[in-house]
Amino acid sequence: LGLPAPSSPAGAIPAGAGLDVPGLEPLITPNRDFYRIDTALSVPRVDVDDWRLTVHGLGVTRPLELSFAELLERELIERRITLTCVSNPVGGRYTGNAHWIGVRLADLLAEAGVRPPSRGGPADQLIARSVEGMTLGSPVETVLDGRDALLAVGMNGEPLPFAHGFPVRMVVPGLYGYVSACKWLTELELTTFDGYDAYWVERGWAARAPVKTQSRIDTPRGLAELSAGPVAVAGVAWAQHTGIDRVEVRVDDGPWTPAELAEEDSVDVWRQWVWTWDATPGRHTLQVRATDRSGETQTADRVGTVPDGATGRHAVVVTVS
Ligand SMILES: Nc1nc2c(c(=O)[nH]1)N[C@H]1C(S)=C(S)[C@@H](COP(=O)(O)O)O[C@H]1N2
Ligand SMILES: [Mo]
Repeated sequence: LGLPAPSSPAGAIPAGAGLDVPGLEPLITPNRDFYRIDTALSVPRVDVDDWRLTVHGLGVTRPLELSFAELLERELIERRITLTCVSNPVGGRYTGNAHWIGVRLADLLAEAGVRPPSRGGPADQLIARSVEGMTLGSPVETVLDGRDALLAVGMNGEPLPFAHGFPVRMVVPGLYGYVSACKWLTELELTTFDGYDAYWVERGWAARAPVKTQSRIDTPRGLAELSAGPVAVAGVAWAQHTGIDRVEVRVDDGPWTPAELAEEDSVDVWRQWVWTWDATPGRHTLQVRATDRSGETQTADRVGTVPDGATGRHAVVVTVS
């Protein structure tokens, strides 16, 4: 299966956006390393010839039913977007960054006559339904606010892998996966938050879940044994659709020290950082915190992932000799 070239490519990654530090996760996560989270016991293998996408519901003046070929006739764009799972613990790896090719969700919803609540639309929730019956609900206002919410057909230059939602999935910068990133998508239904609870909402998770600003130390790893002298401490920080403005590192109870930030790719993409530590012998705790472009600094208060994402600061303990 070939994909048409996007009419709006993602453009080159800015020089300096990817740091060359051993142990730091690459800026673009290869498909084979991209985390996978879903409830599917076996990965759906959708036959694209039979696949249809329907758009219907509250405030839809022109319901749509599209084949895969018809979807691809629309304008395709390509963007780098970092996806994060709400069940990512502080310091966890349920987050990844990829090139996505797809149709702008806003374009398709406009075609169906959908208006956001702020312009009088009656639906405030968009339910995405997958071929195996999963439902994920996103705020209509958010997916129509100008961000690059996509119905993605390509991931890192290839058709979507089966495990990541072939043939079509949603990707919305700034929303956790369970409220936006429907894989094996087949239906978009406009409804209300009052009128419908999606799968995870019925199970106690929040109906609205923007991604929380987080940062992670990739290197050194926890319990690493290091030699005294300069050590590159590096990792990533993310605040999708807001942007990262500052990352600071602290050793034990010392002062917070600014890390060097890699160039920003876009506000929808995680940002790498590095700080050179002059390590002294002993057992030490390295801690990180990020400040996003809204001015908010990550709280030290630890909360778990339920119901709307973990907070707290990532720390690693290392031994220096
Ligand atoms: N159909 C379907 N889509 C789904 C899910 C699922 O269980 N079923 N899980 C969601 C969750 S919780 C996340 S975090 C993302 C993960 O996408 P990935 O597996 O491609 O990383 O997919 C979302 N889309
Ligand atoms: Mo998730």
